[in-house]
Amino acid sequence: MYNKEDKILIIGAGGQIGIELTQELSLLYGSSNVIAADLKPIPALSNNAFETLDVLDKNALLNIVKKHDIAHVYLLAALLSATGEQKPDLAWKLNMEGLFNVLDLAKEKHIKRVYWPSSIAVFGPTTPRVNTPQFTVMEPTTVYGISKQAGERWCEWYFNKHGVDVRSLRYPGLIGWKSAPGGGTTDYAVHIFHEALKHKKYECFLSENTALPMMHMEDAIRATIEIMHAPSENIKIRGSYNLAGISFTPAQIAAEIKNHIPEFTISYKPDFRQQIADSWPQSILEDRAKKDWNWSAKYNISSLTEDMLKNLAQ
Ligand code: NAD
Ligand code: AKB
Repeated sequence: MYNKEDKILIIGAGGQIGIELTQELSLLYGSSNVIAADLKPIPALSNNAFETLDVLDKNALLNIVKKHDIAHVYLLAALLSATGEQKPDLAWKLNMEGLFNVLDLAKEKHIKRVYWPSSIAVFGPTTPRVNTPQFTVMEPTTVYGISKQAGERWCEWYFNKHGVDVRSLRYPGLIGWKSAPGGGTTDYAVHIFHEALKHKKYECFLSENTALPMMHMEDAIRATIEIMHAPSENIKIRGSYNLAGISFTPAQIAAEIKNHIPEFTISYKPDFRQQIADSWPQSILEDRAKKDWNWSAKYNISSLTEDMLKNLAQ
């Protein structure tokens, strides 16, 4: 359920998710209706109109929204978990003020709908780590996780107090072949495929038995578009929905890769990201996304591995 005439603005369009989401939305709405915005131009999105934008500049954002008559904003600009620990002040400022700037535009009726992603980083060491439910203890220990948890609460507040139609997913680590990851703890699960094809070996920055939820980018993009197109009354959670993805360890994904590249070897040299990974769930329940807007993922660990290797090899 969507109006093909609606104009869309993607902020942070040059990032890992932004490139693929812009391409996919352009297929549905037409590339002239999907505007890409980021700090600098994005060669991969040369078919779309581009606006240079720092999301912290609220006036510049408002001008772009008015100029293009934007209906829906997808806000992807953020610092992720690993970079966020290295630049905590910037992470907090960007992740929170960027969100307020967009939510305020919706509150002031300049835009109709907002998408803002949350993350499994909202959970912490006191959260049940296996089959983590939608509603549970949440005491995140990273600046990134704290900003996502606070962001979820603010989204819900803007919906309750001002009727802002904001929708959100708690993505697991995302794995795709079209774009590079940007400073997260789950980035190893993308790097490993590139290194397997290039060098037939990989040194992992997480230990071999660190299980984390991950998801194929194609599933994540589909979930994003499905929640944005779902009837408003189906969206019962205005904080953010759990998505389960596929839970695996570095050793398990390495074993899958070995099925295709028998010479592949993996070694382990955990760094500061290990502590972040250890504070996150190992597996997640997504019953509410299934029930409320009919979500169902397509990929499992074998089909994800096959798809990544096949496409990266080309
Ligand atoms: P990314 O780091 O790859 O991309 C972020 C983009 O935002 C970059 O292109 C960057 O140039 C841009 N940006 C940074 N500061 C900006 C500013 N001030 N103004 C405008 N643009 C700015 O991130 P991503 O992996 O694509 O993630 C997008 C969103 O999804 C983030 O909110 C992230 O927390 C969330 N998320 C991602 C994952 C994942 O695995 N990729 C998982 C969970 C949640
Ligand atoms: C990260 O590792 O920071 C992201 C995420 C799971 O939010 N990929």
